[in-house]
Amino acid sequence: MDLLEKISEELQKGNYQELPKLVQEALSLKIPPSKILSHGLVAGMDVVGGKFRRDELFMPEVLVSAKAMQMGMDVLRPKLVESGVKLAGKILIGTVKDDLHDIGKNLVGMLLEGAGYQVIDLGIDVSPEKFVEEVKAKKPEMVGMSALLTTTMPKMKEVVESLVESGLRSRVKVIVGGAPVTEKFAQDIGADGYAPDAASAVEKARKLIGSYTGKQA
Ligand code: B1M
Repeated sequence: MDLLEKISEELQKGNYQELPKLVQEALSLKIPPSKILSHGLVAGMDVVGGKFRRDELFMPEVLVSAKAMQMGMDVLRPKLVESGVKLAGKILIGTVKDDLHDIGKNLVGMLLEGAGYQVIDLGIDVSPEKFVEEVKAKKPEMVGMSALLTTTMPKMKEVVESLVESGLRSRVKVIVGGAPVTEKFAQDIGADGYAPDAASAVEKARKLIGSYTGKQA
């Protein structure tokens, strides 16, 4: 098995002690950082995401793999930046106003990062004004909102409306998710997509804003 396959395998096993060392080893062997990301880390996280969606893996296992991914990324990120690699796109995520649930949103963020996106997490209880302000400032390609309460779902609509009012709607794609959210609700509020789980959020992002290519910025 080559080193990149090993990185992918160990990530799938959630071996967060070994992963930074393996990434370091790959860098020492002068394997391009973009290749370590796409053929090692992203490839491994894709397998994890697929298994999670098919209920072959459960959340604790995904979280350990995501931790391994993040530890590998900590070693790789400076080298990616140095080599001028363009990440797949910038995505702002947040749990909507008055909603404090963040476990699912964090998982979505981890898998998106695992797929090579730059994720900016605005946290929980994020107001429509804050979403708009951050879209203006950070210029993401996509905004992802999470809501776990039926009472906070309408905030998603408010965010879409605020984006329209501020003239930013056409510049960003919007996806929504969370246990009470449905495809129909997403359509009704004018979002571009709905994802029932974290792995589907990655698929949706790939469809809406493209995937990681390893190209220079
Ligand atoms: Co609360 N809570 N909670 N809670 N809580 C629920 C959601 C509830 C269904 C429990 C119940 O009554 N059976 C219920 C909501 C009912 C409703 O409105 N339909 C509920 C309630 C009522 C409340 C309070 C009001 C309780 C109270 O105080 N009386 C209160 C509200 C606080 C607030 O937000 N203002 C409250 C508080 C809390 C805790 C703080 C104690 C805690 C949250 C801790 C935290 O998140 N840091 C909590 C928890 C843990 C839950 C349950 C038990 C678990 C939620 C969870 O993390 N699931 C939940 C009951 C349940 O679901 N069994 C419940 C695991 C997580 C991985 O799944 O978040 O669905 P989920 O995310 C999935 C998908 O939905 C999707 O992908 C994820 C992974 O595959 N997804 C996205 C999520 N976001 C996405 C975004 C995307 C795409 C996909 O694109 C951007």
